[in-house]
Amino acid sequence: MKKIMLVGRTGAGKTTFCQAIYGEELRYQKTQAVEIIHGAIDTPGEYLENRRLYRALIVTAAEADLMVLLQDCTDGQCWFAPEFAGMFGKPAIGLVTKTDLAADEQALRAAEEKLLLAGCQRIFHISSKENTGIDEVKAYIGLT
Ligand SMILES: Nc1nc2c(ncn2[C@@H]2O[C@H](COP(=O)(O)OP(=O)(O)O)[C@@H](O)[C@H]2O)c(=O)[nH]1
Ligand SMILES: [Mg+2]
Repeated sequence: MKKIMLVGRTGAGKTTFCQAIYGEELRYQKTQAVEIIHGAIDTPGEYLENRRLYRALIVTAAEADLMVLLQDCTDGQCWFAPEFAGMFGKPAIGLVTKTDLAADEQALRAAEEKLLLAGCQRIFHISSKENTGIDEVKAYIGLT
């Protein structure tokens, strides 16, 4: 199994995704610091929202095999600079999250585009709430 590290703004769905892939009950919990959830590295959104904290992300990424960038499809803003993923020198995949709340197909495409620009090699569309797309990501990271 690949060791993953989740990066995305506050509320993107990182912690909920972690709970979903490990079959935990979904419950809201604010991530205040880097947390290891069954081997996955969950990070606070502030690390992405505040450029001065990029260094903390890079240091933490040393432990990871695969970067996982998350973009909420209901969020028009993008916090990933072009080629953001390249900063880590690791493979990266992108998750378009909360697809159950997508206004339309265009919202999904726009989120996907942000992740591709950020340098993600592969994109998955997921809803942790409805458990869609989760098995595909689990298979990709070798978690069965
Ligand atoms: N409708 C819906 N809500 C979600 C989904 N994933 C997360 N959320 C909600 O979005 C909010 C932020 O999620 P959280 O995982 O804490 O985001 P984080 O800050 O990136 O860790 C919470 O209220 C979650 O219940 C999803 O797939 N669908
Ligand atoms: Mg969190």
